[in-house]
Amino acid sequence: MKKVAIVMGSTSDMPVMQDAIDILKEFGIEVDVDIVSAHRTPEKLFEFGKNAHKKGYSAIIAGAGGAAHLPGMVAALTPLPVIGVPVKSSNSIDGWDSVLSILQMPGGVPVATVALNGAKNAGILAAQIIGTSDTSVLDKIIAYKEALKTQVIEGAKSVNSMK
Ligand code: RP5
Repeated sequence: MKKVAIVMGSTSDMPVMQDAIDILKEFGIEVDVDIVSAHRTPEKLFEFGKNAHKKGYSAIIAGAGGAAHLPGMVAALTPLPVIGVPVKSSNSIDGWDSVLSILQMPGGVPVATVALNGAKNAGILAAQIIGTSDTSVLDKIIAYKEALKTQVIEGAKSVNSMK
């Protein structure tokens, strides 16, 4: 079974990152979760980044706020795809600092950056990566998207019935 690593810079990121854990569980995908701080535990970051590809992960989701160096540094160290989640944290000015720190990577070292606090989409993207080679996960993603469509159609019906 393929799995996803979810790392974040602080326990304070957990309320945001929980959305990635929840959606991956909904798709039946195993996750390993850890706190890895680029600034406070740089040795742990290096150890994680250098060895993640030996542990059966298909993707890494990395979330951080403020001067958010974790996703980019993990991407520098691993051959695996890295999905970055900018977190609006206590040390963020307005969230743009986290977004730009994760988004503006140099050529050769991509981080697939989702929206501010967009951990749910990070989880879905990781599932979609797994779905390219796992038909049971692919089928769950197809069903998930169908359910989204149904919700919108039903919502439109109820809005129309209210007028
Ligand atoms: C970042 O600093 C973490 O990812 C977190 O978003 C932010 C604040 O961390 P704490 O001071 O709450 O531990 O490195």
